[in-house]
Amino acid sequence: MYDIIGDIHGHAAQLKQLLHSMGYSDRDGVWRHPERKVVFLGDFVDRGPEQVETVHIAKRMVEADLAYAVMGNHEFNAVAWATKHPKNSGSYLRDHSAKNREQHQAFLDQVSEGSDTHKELLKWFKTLPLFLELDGIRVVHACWHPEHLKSLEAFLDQQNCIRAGAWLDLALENGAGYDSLEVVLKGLEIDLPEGYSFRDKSNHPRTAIRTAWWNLDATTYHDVAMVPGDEIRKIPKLPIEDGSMPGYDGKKPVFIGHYWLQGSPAPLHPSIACLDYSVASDKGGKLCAYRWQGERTLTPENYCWVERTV
Ligand SMILES: [Mn+2]
Repeated sequence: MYDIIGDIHGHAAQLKQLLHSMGYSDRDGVWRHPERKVVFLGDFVDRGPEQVETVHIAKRMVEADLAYAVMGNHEFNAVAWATKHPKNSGSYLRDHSAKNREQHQAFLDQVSEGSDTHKELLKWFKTLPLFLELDGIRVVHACWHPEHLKSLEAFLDQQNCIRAGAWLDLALENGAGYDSLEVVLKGLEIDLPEGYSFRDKSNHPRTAIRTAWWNLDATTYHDVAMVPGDEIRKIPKLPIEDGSMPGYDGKKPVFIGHYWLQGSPAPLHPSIACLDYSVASDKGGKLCAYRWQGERTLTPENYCWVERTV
């Protein structure tokens, strides 16, 4: 059975505390449990103070066959940042703009850009699958979207890992798999009807909304929109076009991270759980896990977490 752990973002102290609280112990540098395995939901890095240690804990568990892990958008970005464009010399698969550098700086400082540690971590990130179909559960960083998962097949190997030659197609905005990769690792956005817009956290006007794709009863843009605070009043209660939301078949529970949730951990839907409870937030948050016992219907009782206060 699995203990599924949400986005850690470099908070190794909370990870060790959470593993310990679930009955895992550190034996020769590898955390293990007599009966259970961990499933990590990605975003090991970005922001937090112990990113290298966090990756090492997860990597050693995966290598010892004591854990599974999927790729988060920050692992994808870390690889794309360090990968030279094969045709345009001097450019990279992720643009080295000031904004991108600033977002990535904590990681680059901690690994020491270009070092052996940096290379070792990137090498492991490349081995992470984009999604997992395990016995009884599904796992993906942001959005289980069957159509986009299907179109990603062309770029993945048998283990759902990005093929060596496929990074270009996934990382560049005009790449053949870019849109699908974005949905699976960063979530589904949809365009608002003509004439509608809202302002994002940085006060920029936007015409596409992030969606709460797990809200399977939603019928309007207003129902699915994830926008800052009061901006929700600008989102129309007009019906969403048929086929723009993925739905979910509920055949197995699916676990996701990515969404920086707050409040009391609980399933988003009886078969959909997000385990990202904002451990890396400036305001503090939780590192959250779900102790799966084989159930089809997820329950708040099986969540556990450690708090990070600031
Ligand atoms: Mn993420």
